[in-house]
Amino acid sequence: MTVATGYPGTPSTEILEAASAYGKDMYCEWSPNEKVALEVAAGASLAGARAIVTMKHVGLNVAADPLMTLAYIGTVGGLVVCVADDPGMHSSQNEQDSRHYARFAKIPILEPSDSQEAKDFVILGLEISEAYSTPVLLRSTTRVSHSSGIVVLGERRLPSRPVGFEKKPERFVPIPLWGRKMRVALEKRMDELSSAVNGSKANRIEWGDRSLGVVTAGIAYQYVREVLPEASVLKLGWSYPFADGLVREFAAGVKELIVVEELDPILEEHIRALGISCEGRRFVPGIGELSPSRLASALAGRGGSAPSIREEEPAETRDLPNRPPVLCPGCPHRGIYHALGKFDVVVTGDIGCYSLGVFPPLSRLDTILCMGAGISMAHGMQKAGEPRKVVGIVGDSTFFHSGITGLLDIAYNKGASVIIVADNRTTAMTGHQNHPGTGKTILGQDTIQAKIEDFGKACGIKNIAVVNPYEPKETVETLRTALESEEPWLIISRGVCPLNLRSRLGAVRVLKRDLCTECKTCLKIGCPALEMIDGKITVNAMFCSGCALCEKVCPKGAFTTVAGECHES
Ligand SMILES: Cc1ncc(C[n+]2csc(CCOP(=O)(O)OP(=O)(O)O)c2C)c(N)n1
Repeated sequence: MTVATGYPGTPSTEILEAASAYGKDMYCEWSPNEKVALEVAAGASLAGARAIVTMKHVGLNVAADPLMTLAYIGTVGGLVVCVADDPGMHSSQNEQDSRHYARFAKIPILEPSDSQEAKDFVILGLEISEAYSTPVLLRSTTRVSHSSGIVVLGERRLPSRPVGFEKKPERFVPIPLWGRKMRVALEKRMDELSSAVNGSKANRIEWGDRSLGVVTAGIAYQYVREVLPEASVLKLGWSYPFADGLVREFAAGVKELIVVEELDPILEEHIRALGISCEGRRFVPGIGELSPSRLASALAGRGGSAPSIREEEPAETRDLPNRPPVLCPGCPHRGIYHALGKFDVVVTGDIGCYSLGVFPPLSRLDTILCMGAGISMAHGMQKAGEPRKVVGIVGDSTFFHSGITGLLDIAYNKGASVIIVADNRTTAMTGHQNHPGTGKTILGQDTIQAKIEDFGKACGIKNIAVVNPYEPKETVETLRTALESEEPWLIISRGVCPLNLRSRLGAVRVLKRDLCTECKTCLKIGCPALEMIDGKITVNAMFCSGCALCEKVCPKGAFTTVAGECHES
């Protein structure tokens, strides 16, 4: 049996979704968060099974606690942690470089440069993991994760090791007595891995023009090959522990050495520490995603002589209009933000589709930190003496990920904030994955439906209300009661994500031109189906999901569904 676990997060989500196609002979699960996902995989590994676990870069922060000590304990069945970084922050709240975790935890890291390597390195990672009894990081980045290429599949080899946990406390229990021994063994293992990395098939020197040598890894390799087709290249697929022998051999064979890596100058600093002179960060940007054109400009600006640089700015990325993200038509989050807009409160938000409540015209979200922080930060602000009432808002998947402990803190430490769970019955932002509240597993099997209300009650919250966010009056009144209370409240704003429902919520709305006074109250809900055309409010029937929120907020009763009315789209 092999185990695959994870928690969704762009650009890692598709890995587990694709793995679940093999769900018949491989156990797959969306775990409630990344820490749990890694712990489940660790349990599987110690029982002798092979395991992979997937997450985005910030997810690795959540899983960092088990990762650090799993490096001490080591693995039995191969264990590969697939982590996907997001240089350029296409869909993330920060741009951290996960390669630091390999060094931090003292474990190997593999960096595929294309789809074929992404597959091959899983196998290599499992082999390294089993040979050296270590978890292995497999780091992808957005450009590798979100590209496709021809992949040659090998023959499927099932693990021969029987599953069965072998009791060995001195091996698996890092109490100080045994943990100190593991600490020493960890360094010994690093020495062995350092020797192995130089001869690994994942690392190779491509000799070309020896006037310039480039050390590179991951997707940056592709940019180097495109921009400097003639240069000599040391391509590192297994980039930590550092391949010192290979680096020395390569450096000795070229006149000038540069390092091209995305984000932090990790390789560059290490190569310098070896006493080898090289350059990189002086001209290769360390912020944002690299691209062939960015690299070409960087190289052009570095001075010195490079073998011919090819520079082409792809036309399709030039002159694109900015399109700020908006809540979809019919999104239930719109209703709760509309209601929140009636009150002078501070709103500590969180990460999910409901983060979009920060944009005008809703403008009803004031902070974002990390998953779960929407709840705990509300408590902190309130305890610090913030004079306004503080409202924390999180999504349902976020609540199960890391919101429950924050809620427990509020109840335990006598908080007074109002917590809203925007429950759209799915993990919408990352593409509608199931979670413990949806009643389905990753394979679509029926399972328990964890109830947010029950968690609130179990945490000790006495005031719990469920509102329908498409009913503005009811929602505003419940919020008012909660905000006037001196006790903590949990409000569950429940409305199914219409995109996940894959159908309209009701009949398309039309505008009675004679009743509309163009007061623009309806525009304040920020629905993309409401447009201003030639100074007149118009319903775009293609977009309208029939949620009727516009009809309910219109003071003139100008929206209707009467057949025959023109919807002017
Ligand atoms: C630690 C961490 N893991 C994963 C993610 C990726 N991610 C962003 S929002 C989100 C969950 C969104 O689901 P939910 O809270 O239900 O809100 P919705 O998008 O459905 O409104 C996830 C998994 C992240 N940002 N941080």
